[in-house]
Amino acid sequence: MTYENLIFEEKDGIATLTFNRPKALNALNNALLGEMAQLLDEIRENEQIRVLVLTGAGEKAFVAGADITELASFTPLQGKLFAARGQDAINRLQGLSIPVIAAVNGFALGGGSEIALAADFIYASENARFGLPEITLGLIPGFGGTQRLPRQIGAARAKEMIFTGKMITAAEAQEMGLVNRVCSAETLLSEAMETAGAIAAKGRVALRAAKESVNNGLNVDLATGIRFELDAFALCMASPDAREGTKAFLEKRKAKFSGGLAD
Ligand code: CO8
Repeated sequence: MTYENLIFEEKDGIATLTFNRPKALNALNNALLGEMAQLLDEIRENEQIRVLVLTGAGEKAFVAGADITELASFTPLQGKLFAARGQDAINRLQGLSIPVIAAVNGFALGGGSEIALAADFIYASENARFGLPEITLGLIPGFGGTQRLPRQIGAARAKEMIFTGKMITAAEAQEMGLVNRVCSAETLLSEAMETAGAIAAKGRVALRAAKESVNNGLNVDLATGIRFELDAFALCMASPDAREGTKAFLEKRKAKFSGGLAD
């Protein structure tokens, strides 16, 4: 499948999805969101892919939000369908069992921040800017921002960002725990790829179990989360990767994980 608004590349188990409408700062229109949902389905079904990296085409933006030209033409019902389409694509992103890194290279506004928030963690270039400016358009975030941002940085900080619509710098985002690492614009992608490579070398079953365990635990009480972790741990113990990982340690060599579900 070829995509008009996205670039998809895959090498050595690491997939890169690049939002590709640089003339509109990679703004999200209906066509792009449809392609995104389709591509994420392909990624989910592709067993070769171990890690996904997200980034934006051009030097200015990751994604500058929903396409305001398109948004301005919508009837209320069309607006609702558009918001549902965006939420669906972003839910699919968050639902991927593989780790996802957002490499935010410039503006990540509105829907752009909301996409980055659905990744497992964010690396940002020094010139990156995050914000939910919907309030300045007479709107509120509609792609999950009112829900994921407070979970990530706390309600008070999220409300300040949502009520003012102001952008924050990469350094401020790091200070708030929104961004894991700030990189120079030149090294952002290579640093994200290096981390992706380190993750891709780990066992697939354990990565999936770790991601599910953290994500499920965030939505339940501690005791329930810990019980989930127990089951996920037991699942890992039953995997060929756990046998290989422990054997390799004892034999003082690097583990070679197959990612297989059975011997
Ligand atoms: N939509 C459409 N076009 C855009 C967008 C956008 N979000 N952002 C930038 N562009 C276009 C500009 O119109 C401009 O096009 P042209 O060259 O044809 O005039 C081009 O990209 C370059 O942009 P600027 O000239 O404005 O570049 P600056 O460096 O001066 O400014 C900014 C960069 C600060 C990023 C500025 O472009 C800006 O403020 N953009 C809008 C950001 C914004 O408000 N985003 C939030 C959108 S709303 C949203 O995301 C809601 C999600 C939930 C929706 C729920 C559905 C109902």
